[in-house]
Amino acid sequence: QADKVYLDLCEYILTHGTKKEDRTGTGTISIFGHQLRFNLQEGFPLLTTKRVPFRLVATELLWFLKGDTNLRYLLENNNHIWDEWGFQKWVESKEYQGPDMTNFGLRSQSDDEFNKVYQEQLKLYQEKVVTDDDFAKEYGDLGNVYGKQWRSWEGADGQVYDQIQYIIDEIKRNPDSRRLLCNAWSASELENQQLPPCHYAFQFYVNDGKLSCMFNMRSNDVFLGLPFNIASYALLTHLIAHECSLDVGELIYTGADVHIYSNHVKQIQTQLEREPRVLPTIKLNPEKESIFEFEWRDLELVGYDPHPAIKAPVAV
Ligand code: DHF
Ligand code: TMP
Repeated sequence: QADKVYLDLCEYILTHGTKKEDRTGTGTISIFGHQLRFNLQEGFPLLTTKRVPFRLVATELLWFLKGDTNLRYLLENNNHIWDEWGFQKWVESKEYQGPDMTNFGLRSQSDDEFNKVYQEQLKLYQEKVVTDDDFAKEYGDLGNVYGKQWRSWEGADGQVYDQIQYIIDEIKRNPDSRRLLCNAWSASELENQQLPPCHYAFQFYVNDGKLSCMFNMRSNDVFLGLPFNIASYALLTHLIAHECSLDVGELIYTGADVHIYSNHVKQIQTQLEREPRVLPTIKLNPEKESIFEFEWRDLELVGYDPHPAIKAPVAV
């Protein structure tokens, strides 16, 4: 059961984790190295002990699969999970002339006056990304992040490689392959990424007509990031299995620095008190074959009946 596996990890971190400072200045409780396994035959692993906004998970994955790295697509789909990282690029640029936004992530949490000003600036930024092509090109782009690395990896030979297409072709041709792998970590491009990939590699495995997936995370925010990451890779596995006429097998998560931010502890304790419910299932439009043709309306989540959402600030 997905919720149990997840909540056991939360409890483990709270009891065995150690205090660790981090880049964002928030502070975490952290462990190093952990694996979780989800049987995708038992249902779609979208947590039920808090509402996880599936629409946001799905539109983010479709954005990756389009090879897109610009916030415009997400904003047009009313998805704001990446706004802060585009906004950061804007306010740190020479062209930005507005009020001082240094450390806006932390300051907006503790200073109401500042938060007002920040929300105004963020709104202006969002509007400009949607309406101004030149601005969007420059400041709406998060750099060579997931979409770019997945679909148009630039090789040392100057050629561009589509790692997702390679995986699909290889699964169809040679399902026993041990090279069904996509890598998003590029040593030469860390400078031009707003956030170096957190989920940096994943690999597929075919056995007994079933497609399994393992994904690796160098760094993982257990309360906000992980529920999305699990659902996202579960959805990717369903999509690729669909195109390759396979059933789904297991989803395996491997995390390195797996942490709970200090300002998420209360929220997690609330969630730990809740009883898991039956998992939903997912239905994919049978008329679509190629995973690159899928749109948000081709995905149907059936029977999702979660406990209420739990709010928490994201560390920038
Ligand atoms: N930074 C940090 N510190 N943690 C992250 O999880 C994270 N994730 C990123 C980018 N940078 C990050 C991309 N994914 C949310 C979920 C996933 C995500 C970014 C943000 C999030 O805030 N989820 C809220 C709902 C947000 C909404 O409704 O707009 C949640 O309660 O799940
Ligand atoms: P870092 O680059 O200093 O590791 O910070 C990245 C933070 O974002 C870290 O808390 C992990 C979190 N994160 C996730 O948990 N899942 C994600 O998908 C992304 C993009 C980030």
